[in-house]
Amino acid sequence: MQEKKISACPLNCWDACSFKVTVKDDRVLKVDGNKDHPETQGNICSRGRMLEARTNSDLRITKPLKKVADEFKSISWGQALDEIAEKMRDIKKIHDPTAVFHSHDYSNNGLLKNLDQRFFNCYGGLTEVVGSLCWGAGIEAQIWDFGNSESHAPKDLFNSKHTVIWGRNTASTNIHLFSHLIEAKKRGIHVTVIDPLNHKTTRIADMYVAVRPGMDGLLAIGILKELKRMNLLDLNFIEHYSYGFDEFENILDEISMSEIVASTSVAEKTITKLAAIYSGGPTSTYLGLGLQRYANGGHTIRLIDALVALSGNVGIKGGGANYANLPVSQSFDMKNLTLSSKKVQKRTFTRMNQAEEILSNEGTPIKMAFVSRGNPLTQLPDTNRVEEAFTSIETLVVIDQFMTDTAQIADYILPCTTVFEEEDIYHASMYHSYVNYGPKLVAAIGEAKSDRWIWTELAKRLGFGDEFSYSDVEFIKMGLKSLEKKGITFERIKQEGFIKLPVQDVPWSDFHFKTPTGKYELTSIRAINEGKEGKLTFQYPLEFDQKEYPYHLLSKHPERSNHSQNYHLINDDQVIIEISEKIAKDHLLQDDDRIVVHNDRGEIQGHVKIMKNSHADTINIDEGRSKPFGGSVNILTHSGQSKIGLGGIQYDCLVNIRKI
Ligand SMILES: Nc1nc2c(c(=O)[nH]1)N[C@H]1C(S)=C(S)[C@@H](COP(=O)(O)OP(=O)(O)OC[C@H]3O[C@@H](n4cnc5c(=O)[nH]c(N)nc54)[C@H](O)[C@@H]3O)O[C@H]1N2
Ligand SMILES: Nc1nc2c(c(=O)[nH]1)N[C@H]1C(S)=C(S)[C@@H](COP(=O)(O)OP(=O)(O)OC[C@H]3O[C@@H](n4cnc5c(=O)[nH]c(N)nc54)[C@H](O)[C@@H]3O)O[C@H]1N2
Ligand code: SF4
Ligand SMILES: [Mo]
Repeated sequence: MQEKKISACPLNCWDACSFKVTVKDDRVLKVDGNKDHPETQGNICSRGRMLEARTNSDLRITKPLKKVADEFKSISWGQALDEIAEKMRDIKKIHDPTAVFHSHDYSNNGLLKNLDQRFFNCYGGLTEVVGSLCWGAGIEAQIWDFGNSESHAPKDLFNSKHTVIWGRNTASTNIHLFSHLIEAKKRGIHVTVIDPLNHKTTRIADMYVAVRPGMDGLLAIGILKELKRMNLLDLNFIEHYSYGFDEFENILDEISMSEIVASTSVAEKTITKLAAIYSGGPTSTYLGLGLQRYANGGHTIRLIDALVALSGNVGIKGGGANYANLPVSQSFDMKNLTLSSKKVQKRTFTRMNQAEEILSNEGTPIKMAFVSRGNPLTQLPDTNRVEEAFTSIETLVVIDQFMTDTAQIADYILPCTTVFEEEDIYHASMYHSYVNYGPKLVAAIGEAKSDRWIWTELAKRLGFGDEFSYSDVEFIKMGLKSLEKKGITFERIKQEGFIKLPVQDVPWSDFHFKTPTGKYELTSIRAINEGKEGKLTFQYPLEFDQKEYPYHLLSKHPERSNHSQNYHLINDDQVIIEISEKIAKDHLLQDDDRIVVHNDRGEIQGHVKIMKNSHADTINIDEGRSKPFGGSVNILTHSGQSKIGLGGIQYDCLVNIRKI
């Protein structure tokens, strides 16, 4: 019999959609949106629908694999787990737990996925990754400014007069915000998009500003200068609720408007219009994550935050510097779930620079690595070094559903289940504040097991099985402990399908900030207390104005794939290199011509597609492509880190091109 069951999208995405999934004879037939969900309202994207294919695909890995004489052989779970556990025991005896490295990202947002931390904490420690390829610079910036990174509830957009979409490609990455923008326009709300790339989101804008990559902070200074010139700064906010304005004001005076126009590629009259938009609020600002993947990314977010705050758009309905929504994940009882108190020894490598740290000979050598919920060979910057580093490790264990570039070089591959084959609850700390339920709908394909099962079986063999003697539901309840007193229980989430978490709809409405001074901090005391520069300044990106490499290379997220997850399912092997009209003209290029994009780190080949009206010196190659489909753009990107926060700087990347 065919049935429609509630489920949830597990993907790392702004929208955290609720699903209705059609199931028949223990098989998922179709994934649709759940019309009853207040935020996602039945509307889902192709990545969500493709989770059916990710579950049923013939390309799934269905048995544990071991590499023997350069070939993968299937082995039993018992053998795989016994051998891996034995290696872990030996490594701990000969070295210490930090000789084991866990490289992971966040490809699945299930609560139980955090049990990997519980496992390594019970093992006694490890070398773990810190920082973020995704949003690290901006998160730290907002913590310095506001004390946390908090967003307005999605529908608060309709209380705005103006909205500014600053570097967020909503049409493909945040589809519910995109739908709201279309509705907002109908209601007379003015939409501005600031982005070097003219993509689907910019096409619906009333005003489009093609800023030079990495220069948004300077643009924010320009707008603030205009507001100051016209006496339109919010003096009440400055006097009562901010700290450090006097110091910051000097910076507004030091940088000239002509310098700003020249460096940002934004005309002065556009800057004046933007000043009118910010003073004629409520104006909401939706920041993307791309614009902070630069060495100066934290500074960029801080300067835009300052613009939002000093123009009177913080703490009011229809306003906000909407970046992430951390109170969502902060609602869960992670300490309880991960047993962080058990960790004895640990060392940290940064996510972006893990390759160099593996290859360095300092301290305990890395003898074994686990990769789960991540595909470093495609997603980490500077691919060639990443491949060298992971290949150098004696034993590499990859837990995945498919044969990724990283799995290809593994010694063991442990096949894991997909969202519809396991029970969990899902949330994203990016946009709305609902947690969604995802039941186990079908039996796992082949011998695939959940990540939870794999950690449990290894824990038993390593002598701490007791800490894993809980069912999925018992573990979920552990993570919900902190929410129980607020009436949010597993039973309710399961029965209702989704529940709103206790997260404010309009953050900072009491103008009490979670900073050391309790004020909005233009000079960050938290930073100063950590021995860092707390003063708000403008900084240039790392790679800027180099004759040999005149073009900015961006690598935005692909529309039809969450990062590397779908290229093999849609069989997309055409690398598309989007170039501006000016670059096309200068190099006499036309659509479909083949070119090479190169810098000192590597090169990548593909087909030209000319972008109209984008920033003149900008190129884009979507990220996420694995080797069989043309190779990762990360061959070209830099493994450095942002000056504020531990953020990746993949967009801080200069290149040149040549025709083939
Ligand atoms: N389809 C799809 N959706 C996704 C994902 C996916 O892989 N595919 N991934 C999810 C994840 S993990 C994340 S982090 C989010 C990210 O969501 P977004 O932030 O919307 O997207 P990104 O691709 O990270 O960032 C690219 C955007 O930043 C702009 N940009 C780059 N540099 C600059 C700059 O200097 N200034 C300005 N103003 N703009 C700049 C790019 O032109 C592009 O519009 O998307 C989520 N949603
Ligand atoms: N150049 C460039 N690089 C980027 C970015 C960019 O914009 N440009 N974006 C960065 C960003 S924002 C992010 S978030 C990262 C994302 O980087 P990753 O999270 O590494 O990328 P994904 O391809 O989403 O997922 C990695 C793997 O997780 C597997 N997986 C899925 N579900 C599960 C599960 O339940 N358990 C286990 N064990 N595995 C699972 C998938 O099959 C996939 O192979 O990439 C970053 N890299
Ligand atoms: S990928 Fe994002 S938009 Fe698409 S279904 Fe999942 S949560 Fe919704
Ligand atoms: Mo991300």
